[in-house]
Amino acid sequence: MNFNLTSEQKLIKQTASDFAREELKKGAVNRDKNKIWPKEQISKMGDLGFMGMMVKEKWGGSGLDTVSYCIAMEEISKVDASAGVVMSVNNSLVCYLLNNYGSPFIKEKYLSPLASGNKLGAFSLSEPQSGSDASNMKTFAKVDGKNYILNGTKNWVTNGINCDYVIVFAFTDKEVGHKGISCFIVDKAYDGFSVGKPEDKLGIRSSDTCELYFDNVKIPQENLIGKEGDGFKIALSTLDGGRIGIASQALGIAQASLDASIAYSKDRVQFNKPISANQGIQFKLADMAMEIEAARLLIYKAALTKDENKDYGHIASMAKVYASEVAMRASTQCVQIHGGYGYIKETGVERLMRDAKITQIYEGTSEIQRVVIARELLKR
Ligand code: COS
Repeated sequence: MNFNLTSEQKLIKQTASDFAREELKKGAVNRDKNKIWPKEQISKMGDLGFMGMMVKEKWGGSGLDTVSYCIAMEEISKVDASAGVVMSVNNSLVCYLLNNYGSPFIKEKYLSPLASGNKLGAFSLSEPQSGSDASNMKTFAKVDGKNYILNGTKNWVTNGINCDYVIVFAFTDKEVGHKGISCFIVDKAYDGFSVGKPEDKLGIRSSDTCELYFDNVKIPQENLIGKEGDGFKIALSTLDGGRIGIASQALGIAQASLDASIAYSKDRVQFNKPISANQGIQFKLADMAMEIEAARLLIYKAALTKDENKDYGHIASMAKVYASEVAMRASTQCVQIHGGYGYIKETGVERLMRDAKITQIYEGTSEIQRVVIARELLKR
């Protein structure tokens, strides 16, 4: 077992960290406050090869391993978790899915521009009545000659407003349960496709989240991904990888919380000494560091297991549930250590606490992750 990063992974960490400090940091508080999508910054992340990190260079990507992706996600999310989720969705939900299940036509036409960062993707599975119970969808795609006609509503779609293409899951046969769900790539320019208002969220406020509406949208047959009926398995297997990305986002938030807590506690003087001289503060810092290190190891294990093509879904779930809970605890303690200054927007740390919360909810709630983990334990 080797705990060292390769020289390539160290370079990625440095590049992502420099970019986050130089390009993402300024304006992050303002973008969060005013819900401003980081357009320029996402475009630069594309130039750096961060939008299709695990896709082969042949298809416009960077051809890197999953650990490299986790490292970059952590560094970006440390500074701006909203930019982190835009990156995560494009990489692990959209590019991964197209790379694994797309036809050569789909790879050429859609994956290449998405992986190179020239276009942006979104992933739409949930609907107003179906979240954790993902197969309980109403969206339907009816065959019509060489096309499908798509009708329905999707919600909680990250990148829905700013994307160019959307992965959509829809029933093509309602009689056979989840085996009747199919997966499509849909161009936002198609007639009948419209976008709802941006959701006004607690956290990750500069990323966009919205509903999508499909009103008799005509989709060419070649935009079907995999075969008819493969959609549910494509969705769940893609979410396995997505959860490693969200775990890394949570890790970034947790690490930023610890870094800010160390800096502030050394600086803040009360009763004639820095508050870091108090064991009450030291124990908080020690607990944060210990949990963050454990989360990082779990995330890297999930990433390595994925790259070894072994079953990794339950490890990805462990990584996500643990890292997201660590992020919530670390960011809450960070605000506590900052006292009143932690509670105002200007200081920037209350954003960490608000951003952490969603990592326990999206791409499968902490409760669903525990279902996945327990199922794996009980089948042995
Ligand atoms: N990868 C591939 N296939 C999978 C899978 C995975 N990770 N997990 C389950 N499957 C397969 C099963 O093998 C089963 O196939 P068969 O019918 O051929 O045996 C099929 O998918 C259905 O599985 P299951 O009956 O277990 O599905 P459930 O509806 O009970 O769902 C959970 C299982 C709850 C784990 C799943 O629905 C889930 O992850 N829900 C959360 C969804 C989510 O993350 N939503 C947020 C989306 S972000 S927009």
